[in-house]
Amino acid sequence: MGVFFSNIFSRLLKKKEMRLLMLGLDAAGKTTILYKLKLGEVVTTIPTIGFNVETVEYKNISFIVWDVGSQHLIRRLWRHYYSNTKGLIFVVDSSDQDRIEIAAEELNMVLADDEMKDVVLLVLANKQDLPKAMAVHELTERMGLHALRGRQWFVQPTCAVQGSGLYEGLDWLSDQLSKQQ
Ligand code: G3D
Ligand code: MG
Repeated sequence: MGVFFSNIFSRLLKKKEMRLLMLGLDAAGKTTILYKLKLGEVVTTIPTIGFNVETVEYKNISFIVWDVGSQHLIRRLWRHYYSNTKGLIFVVDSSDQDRIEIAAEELNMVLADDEMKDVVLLVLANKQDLPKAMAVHELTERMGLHALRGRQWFVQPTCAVQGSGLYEGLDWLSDQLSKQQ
């Protein structure tokens, strides 16, 4: 798996430092994805109480991961990580019908930040293996993604535990980013 992802990211390695955020509600599958990518050591830091951040450095690319939702008091601290972000990977548990609108709200809140204005958005519709998983079209609709304006976005169905769809999703992201200056 690691070798495939190295190939994808090789296009981005000519660039300067590149920051990718991976966000989503808790239990969406972010940590699973991070380990599945096998890009390097996952470092967990708690810069301030209750704000748990995982990072992986892969050459000039940093992946920065945290849970959104239920952290309203420390939301302003997130901005510290927004600067220089080129891509946002938003992971959704496609089987979590109850929290899909909450996930959408959180996503919109992050995207509303000025620093995130030009960020490319990859939504991973994760847990597609589960029987109640929403298909891409339903998830797209319920998250209101068609209302996004002036932003490149794409929804990729994935199953993080099997690793399926991750390559395709990151390939799209890498392709978009390599077209940018
Ligand atoms: P998070 O980091 O976004 O909070 P995790 O989420 O990566 O910790 O995943 C939460 C739980 O969902 C884990 O189960 C994990 O194995 C499971 N999971 C992640 N991706 C998938 C998937 O594609 N399909 C299924 N069926 N499960 C998935 P546990 O049991 O360890 O809590
Ligand atoms: Mg996690």
